[in-house]
Amino acid sequence: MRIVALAGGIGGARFLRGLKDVVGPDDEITVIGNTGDDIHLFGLKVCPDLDTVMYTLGGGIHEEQGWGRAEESFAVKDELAAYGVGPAWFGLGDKDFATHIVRTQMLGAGYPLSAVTEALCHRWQPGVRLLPMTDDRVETHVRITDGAGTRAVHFQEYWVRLHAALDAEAIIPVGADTAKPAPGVLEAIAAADVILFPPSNPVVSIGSILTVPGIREALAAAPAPVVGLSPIIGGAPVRGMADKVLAAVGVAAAADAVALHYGGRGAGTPGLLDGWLVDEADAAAVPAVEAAGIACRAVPLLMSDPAATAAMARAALALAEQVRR
Ligand code: FO1
Repeated sequence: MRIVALAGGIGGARFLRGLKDVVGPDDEITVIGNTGDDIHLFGLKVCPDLDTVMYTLGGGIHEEQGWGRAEESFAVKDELAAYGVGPAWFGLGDKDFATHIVRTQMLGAGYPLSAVTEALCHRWQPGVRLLPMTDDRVETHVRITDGAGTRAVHFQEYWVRLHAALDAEAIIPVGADTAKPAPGVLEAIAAADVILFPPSNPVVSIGSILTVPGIREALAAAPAPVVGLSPIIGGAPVRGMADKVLAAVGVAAAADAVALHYGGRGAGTPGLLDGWLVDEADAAAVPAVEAAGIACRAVPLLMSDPAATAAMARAALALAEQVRR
């Protein structure tokens, strides 16, 4: 079976680990990773979501933190700070720096991000084919207003430096309008037997992937069933700032509202989903989702341990079989 999953960072990566636990040796997983979170720092190209997937599936992730490398040190960051060179608010560790140096060196030599990602994965052997959503530069910016006025800041600044404390007034995917899907992305979607939206951020992770022209259309036209898992449980994101960025696009932080935001592919509707999983705490949301032509089930959706995560992946694949046309 060919499975395609769209993924952001921590939530997507952890779900993929559960998915890998339940698929067979002949199944192939292609991950289309968000690159809207990418940032250029110290002359280096940093791809947080691609790296989070790569390190998580490759066994190098800092487990408690969910991002960055295990057993990390920060000598380079400290030395940069001693020169007065920042930003100090973004925690790049020494081991992680090596990834960004290799990536930036290869990009400078003319390799596209997709080829660089493949080369990095050669070391980490994540057990999935990891594709960036695009080889082109796309950066998610967030419009905020504070004492200094209204301006757009990079998503990482909004999240890491400002802790998403200010309202996100708009989400701006800079560069997305002229970006092209990376090689293999549209082909993987068209050839998939199952397409999954893990419980990643629907606006700045999966939403960012959907802003690349051609990807949304390919998903809507794909013969495979498309099943998503709610990142919202009981009206709040399991982690991260999904509530803040959902508000920026006029969507309530609710399991059913996110499904309706993606939309159903049922009879005549132009949406993306055939199936949607909500947490048991949101069982009351099931009828509203089903009324939109999306098959919906309430199951435990907390990735509290590997067994619980594997059960979620199994439930998503089971729902995909039920809605297969
Ligand atoms: N998240 C933080 O909350 N603080 C950090 O200092 C930080 C550094 C960082 C460095 C490399 C990397 O791959 C990820 C990093 N993250 C950090 C996570 C990241 O900001 C976000 O969680 C994702 O971009 C959202 O998916």
